[in-house]
Amino acid sequence: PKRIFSGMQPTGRLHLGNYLGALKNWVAMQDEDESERIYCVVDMHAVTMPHDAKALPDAVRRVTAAYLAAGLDPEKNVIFAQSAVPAHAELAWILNCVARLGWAERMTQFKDKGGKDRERVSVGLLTYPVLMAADILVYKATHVPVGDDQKQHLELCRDVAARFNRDFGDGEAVFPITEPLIQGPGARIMSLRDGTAKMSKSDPSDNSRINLEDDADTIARKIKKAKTDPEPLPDSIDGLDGRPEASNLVGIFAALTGGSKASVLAEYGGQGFGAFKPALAEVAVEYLAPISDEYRRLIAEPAEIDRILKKGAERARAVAEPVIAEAKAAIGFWG
Ligand code: AQP
Repeated sequence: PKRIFSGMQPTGRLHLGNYLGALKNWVAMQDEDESERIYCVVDMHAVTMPHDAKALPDAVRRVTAAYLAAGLDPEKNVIFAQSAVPAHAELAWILNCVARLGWAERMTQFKDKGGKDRERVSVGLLTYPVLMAADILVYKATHVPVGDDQKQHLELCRDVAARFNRDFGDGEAVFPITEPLIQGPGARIMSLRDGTAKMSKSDPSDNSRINLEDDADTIARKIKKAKTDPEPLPDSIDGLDGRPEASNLVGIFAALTGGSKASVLAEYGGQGFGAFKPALAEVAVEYLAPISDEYRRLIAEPAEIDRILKKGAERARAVAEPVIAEAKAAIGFWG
């Protein structure tokens, strides 16, 4: 059977990259009969970087509200906060002793977020991808829908699972070798201010991203101000080479409308950004306005969100507990 797991960090407001790269695909899969689907808000990952402890519980509620507003149904999917299921931390410790230091040090996210002064970053930032492997493997998840930036972490998860199976599996695979699901033109959405940097929650410029909770005027203004080059759009995708900002806006249009970059260029090739940007703004507003309306309604009802998270944590614990028991026995823990 297929078991799907994924999650997002409560490190800021969710943006169009999080939505098109991951969340939209989660919603698209929720009516599959043959799969079980588990989605987490990863607050244990959020504390690997400096954070505001008082604001974190509300940040978890906001990400949960965004999941629900985007259409994720808490009956069809297990939705919960990572820190409410202790098995994530227990398995992370075991896998920290299976993963090799060199694997963790090679991760580009660690190099980017860790910066130059390694004396000052938390040890947690280094072992972030091992915790992520634990998140996935504690449910024996077979598939993980994520954006392209998470590919390297998924490879580490596969390496950790294979090594655990080899060293402690007693001839049996305890953990699956999980497949990433990285799909379509939304898999890598770039910043509106720099077509070579990914759209990110932690970019200091709010104009670099479209947030799921932005209103129509804000969305239109950000697209109008988005960086572009002076050339009209090309007729075919080859013409987007070396034009990262143009490529990104065409990709966003394609991902929102369910088309491809080629189909967008078939319609808009030859036109300038003066015509394309308003068309993109219209599509983005039409798509995101119902999500942001629903988000605002949900965020006003934190008790309802807490109820969903509590129920989700119970369901998640029921799946994780036999797996952590199996992993502890395999590695030789007493009891
Ligand atoms: N720009 C993006 N394009 C496509 N997918 C993206 N994702 C993130 N950015 C893009 C996908 O969103 C999911 C959740 O990501 P996360 O919360 O774990 O954090 P992240 O990948 O580190 O994303 P951010 O927004 O850049 O957060 P910060 O700034 O806090 O690091 C993942 O599936 C990711 O692939």
